[in-house]
Amino acid sequence: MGVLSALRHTGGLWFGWSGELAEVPPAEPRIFRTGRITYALTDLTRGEFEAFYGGFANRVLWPLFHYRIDLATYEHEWFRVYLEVNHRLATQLRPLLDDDDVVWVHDYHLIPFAAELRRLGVRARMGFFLHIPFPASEVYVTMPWHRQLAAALCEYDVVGFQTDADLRQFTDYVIHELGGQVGPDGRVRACGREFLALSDPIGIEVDDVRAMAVSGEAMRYAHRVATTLTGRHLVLGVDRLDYTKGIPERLRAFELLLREYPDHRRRVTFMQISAPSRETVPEYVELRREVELLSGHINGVYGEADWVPLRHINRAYSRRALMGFCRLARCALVTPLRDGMNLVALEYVAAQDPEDPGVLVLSRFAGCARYMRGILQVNPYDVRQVAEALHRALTLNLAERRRMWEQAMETVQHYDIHRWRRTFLEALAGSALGGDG
Ligand code: ADQ
Repeated sequence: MGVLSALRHTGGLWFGWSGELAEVPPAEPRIFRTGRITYALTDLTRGEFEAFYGGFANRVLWPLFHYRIDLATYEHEWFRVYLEVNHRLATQLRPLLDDDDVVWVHDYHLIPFAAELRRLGVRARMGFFLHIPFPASEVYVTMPWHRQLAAALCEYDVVGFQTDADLRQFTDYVIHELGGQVGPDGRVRACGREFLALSDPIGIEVDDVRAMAVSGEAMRYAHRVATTLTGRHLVLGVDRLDYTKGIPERLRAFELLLREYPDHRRRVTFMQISAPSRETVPEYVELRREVELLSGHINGVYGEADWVPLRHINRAYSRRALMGFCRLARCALVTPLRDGMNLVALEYVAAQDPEDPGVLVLSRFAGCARYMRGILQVNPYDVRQVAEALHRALTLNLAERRRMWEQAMETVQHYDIHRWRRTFLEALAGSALGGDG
């Protein structure tokens, strides 16, 4: 979403996977134009999809970069296909590029993309932005291919991370494992190259989100839910159903609230919207079962004939509908165990009614917690602390809620999507052409 919005602003070529599978790898991408953007989309074969996307991206890099070594499967064949797909994609983009183009590569699926393009003789400036965390060196080095991937990152001219902490973990690895050097200006020398590493937190398009939250569609959805609440407070959780998002821990915190603060019983409804995600990966199937069991348990123990404490909804909604729910909710629980940034937290703040805003309970392990003010920050592993923060959020008076929201909104506006795009592209424009170290 953020990437597309940035490209709408600058115009340019969007190159990537079509989301479709083909019998054999297509010779060329399909090209079409919409507004200022030209799209060049290519299909994956089923084998590529399983090893590159389902395998290496989703079962190696995703768990590892979110500190879940226990869920990472180090399958050599997946890594081979990961490199092969990056090579094939680079070959397809090559004829569409000029040397004075600027290439901005996004996320962990495409780390070796610049290395592949350079091998094909491309001299354009290339930047990479990592949307997920970069783990601590001791975690990262458990991956057998840590050096190859780090060397591939060094092929970019600019490498961007979500937070200073991610940047620090990366430079720590560069210094201690690659024997590289990092200057105070963020210039890194390693693997025979010199490039810039920076932190550049992604944000949202604040005005768009505000407009969405008061759109007809948002208000219709919000109204339909409001009528079922019969005056109760709404607590909201919105995530992809992913083990990084801390959903079971969050449900346990809600259960603890009902147990230890019985005044909230019958006065609050928790709606957890979990969009289905990566449903072929076993850990996601297991997570879904766990969440369903927990919600059944909570409703069974605390529910009454005329009150269901928890609504767990396993589907995606349109962004407008979600923004309507955000505006209606007195509190949002955004409690990931580890998250690159977490845009839902920012969207929740932007969607609020300034006259009667809700309160954000935010995990310290979400990237945006590094700079957000006016929120209740929690450690999501500490279920008691989350329950207490939820209690506090539900009992703050209007003046306190307004004061907190103003601070939160100020930070969301400051770190918006335009700042993210400008910072990165200016760094890339200022970087040396193809800079060899
Ligand atoms: P995600 O892990 O997908 O993104 P997040 O940033 O929270 O996580 O959400 C991205 C978008 O998906 C948001 O606009 C949100 O509204 C939408 N979304 C979430 N749950 C939804 C649901 N149930 N139904 C419909 N839409 C839903 C990755 C990283 C993040 C990082 C982003 C952007 O994991 O840490 O913030 O990229 O860099």
